[in-house]
Amino acid sequence: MDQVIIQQMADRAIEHFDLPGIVLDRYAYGSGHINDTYLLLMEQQDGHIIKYILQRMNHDIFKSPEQLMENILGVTSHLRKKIIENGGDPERETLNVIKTTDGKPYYKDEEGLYWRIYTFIEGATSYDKVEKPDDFYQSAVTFGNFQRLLADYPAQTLHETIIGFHDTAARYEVFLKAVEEDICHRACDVQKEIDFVIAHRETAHTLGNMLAEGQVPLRVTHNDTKLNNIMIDNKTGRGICVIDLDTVMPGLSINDYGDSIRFGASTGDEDEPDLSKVWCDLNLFEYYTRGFIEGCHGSLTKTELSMLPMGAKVMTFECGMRFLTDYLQGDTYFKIHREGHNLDRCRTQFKLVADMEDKWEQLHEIVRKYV
Ligand code: ADP
Ligand code: GN1
Ligand code: MG
Repeated sequence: MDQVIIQQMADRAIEHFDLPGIVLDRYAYGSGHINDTYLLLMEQQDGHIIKYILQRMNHDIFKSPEQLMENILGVTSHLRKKIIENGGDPERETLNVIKTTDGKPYYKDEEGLYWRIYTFIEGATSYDKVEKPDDFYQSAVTFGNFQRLLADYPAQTLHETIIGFHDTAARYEVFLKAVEEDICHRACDVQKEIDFVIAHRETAHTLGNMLAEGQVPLRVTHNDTKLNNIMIDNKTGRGICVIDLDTVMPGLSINDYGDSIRFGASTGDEDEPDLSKVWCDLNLFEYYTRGFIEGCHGSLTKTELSMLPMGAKVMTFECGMRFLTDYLQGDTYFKIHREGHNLDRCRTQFKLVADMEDKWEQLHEIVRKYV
């Protein structure tokens, strides 16, 4: 659908939410690859302005926005209770969903688009890149804490918002099919990347096999632990809130750790075209490892701890494979902003996987320091 039309739909959707004041402005916000996010400014009678986050949920990817919002309401009310018990501020330390005028957590418009609104977390920033190592450490503590606070959440009540989201072996099969079908005739240009995936097919099975054999536990996890899914307080520099809860589902703590390393411990951006700038930074790896282990506060098993480097490798491999699959399928999943964007993203991930393999023993040594 045309962006201008979507924006008109956004303006109409706002009217269906129970919000005080009148709309002053609304503009595209953030750098997520999945939802359409807007900052919404509402002017109050006395002239002061209240901010909100308005999102169009990606209904192609999240097949059941109703179930997704049920998960989010469940998880955020659980967090809210614990934050209050711990003397924290529930307005800033968890997402807060604004209901529609008829009491629903989302609005479905006449075109079938799904909209939701969150209160805006003031005085905090979500970083697209590690500017200070301490921010990365803070994000680790915050993701670790998040997992700990949800350890007693009834996992069986959570809907699987994307089936097999981190089933790397299943994603490998989807990749093979995309290569075989090659609908955009792009496979011949990316043979090197295809060979890289095939050479790593064992990696795709490692964690799934361990789960099936009961070697690692299923926990309530976030599953999309990029640095920009954490809000860091501008004054104190502390991680305060985990956002982007669409993929909270039963999963592996090793994957939550690994996805953060994939994004934040790289010396380059996720889409950096110049691969000479992309490495796995051991210093950043150490900052995150220390923070995550502290944040989980003794809840990780010995096996989980020993598999943390594997989590980093598997999540980076999986993400690279997903970018490559999307490139082969015609860029229909991740938002792209230039030609070859998904291919650039895929290449940074594979460069990181190779670098992690070169530094394998050092990664394990760092983890052992904090166990
Ligand atoms: P996506 O799934 O597309 O990544 P997110 O839910 O992560 O969408 O939102 C995109 C960006 O919007 C975030 O990275 C963050 O900068 C900002 N954001 C989201 N929710 C809030 C909030 N409640 N308060 C302040 N900023 C937010
Ligand atoms: C997507 O929504 P966002 O931008 O936080 C994706 C993640 C990928 C990430 C790669 C639901 O995350 O799985 O790791 O892009 N989210 C979904 O940057 O697919
Ligand atoms: Mg996000």
